[in-house]
Amino acid sequence: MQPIDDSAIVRDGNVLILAYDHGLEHGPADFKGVPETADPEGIFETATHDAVTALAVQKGVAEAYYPSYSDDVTLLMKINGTSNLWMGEHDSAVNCTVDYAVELGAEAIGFTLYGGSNHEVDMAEEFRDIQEAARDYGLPVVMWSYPRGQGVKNDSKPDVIAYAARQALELGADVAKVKYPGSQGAMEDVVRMAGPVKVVMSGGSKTDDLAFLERVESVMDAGGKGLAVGRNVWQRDDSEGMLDALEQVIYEGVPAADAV
Ligand code: FBP
Repeated sequence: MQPIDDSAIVRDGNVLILAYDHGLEHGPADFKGVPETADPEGIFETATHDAVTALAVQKGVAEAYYPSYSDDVTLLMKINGTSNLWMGEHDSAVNCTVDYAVELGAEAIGFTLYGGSNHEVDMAEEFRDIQEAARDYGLPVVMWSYPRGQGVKNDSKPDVIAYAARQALELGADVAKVKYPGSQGAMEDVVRMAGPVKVVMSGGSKTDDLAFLERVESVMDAGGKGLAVGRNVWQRDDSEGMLDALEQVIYEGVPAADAV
């Protein structure tokens, strides 16, 4: 754990990562309802909103688009990722080195760990190398901590999500991105397990505006430090309006019902 409050991905102690690695993780299905979201350019534009502290993308998208946005967007390089076409036990290929991420302008590193997968040991060892390389550059490390695979019967159980947050602390992440555990009380437990690691909620599939903002409010009230969100922002007709509302809930403590 290193202090990251002065890093580019943190604003007033909190974090709002715009995630856009879906083209790899989910494929074209996520872009179908709103076809223009297949074009990364529009998402980079969205990421220039003041509420967004970092944009998470894979290497290829960063290579192609980040040079035009390096002054206005903070790049979080998602360093591993796998397509939905892969049908084996949960695993994630390391697609980029930390050195190359830095060369491309990354100011933070993202890594998915599938705790409970038969590949957990290999993934944890990959994480060790990546975390230590990131430390050499002083870059924050965000763990997408997603228990999945043969060891996990129910990945939305509060205890499993609390364990995911704890894994992030134990292995040396600075931010733990976890699923919402179902209630504010359960989220408080998740935050407790993470110690000084900043816990952020993973956005999930698109939901009703108010319901989504209320969930974010409950994460903040539980001591969470923000959000890493994709579809609940860029699948909306008014992404900017949603980011305006999230800005109020995350950084200004405005209740969801007022911000919506
Ligand atoms: P969403 O807010 O759209 O859920 O994005 C967050 C994210 O973690 C992405 O970074 C990633 O591509 C996706 O969710 C993974 O989703 P899944 O839970 O289906 O693996």
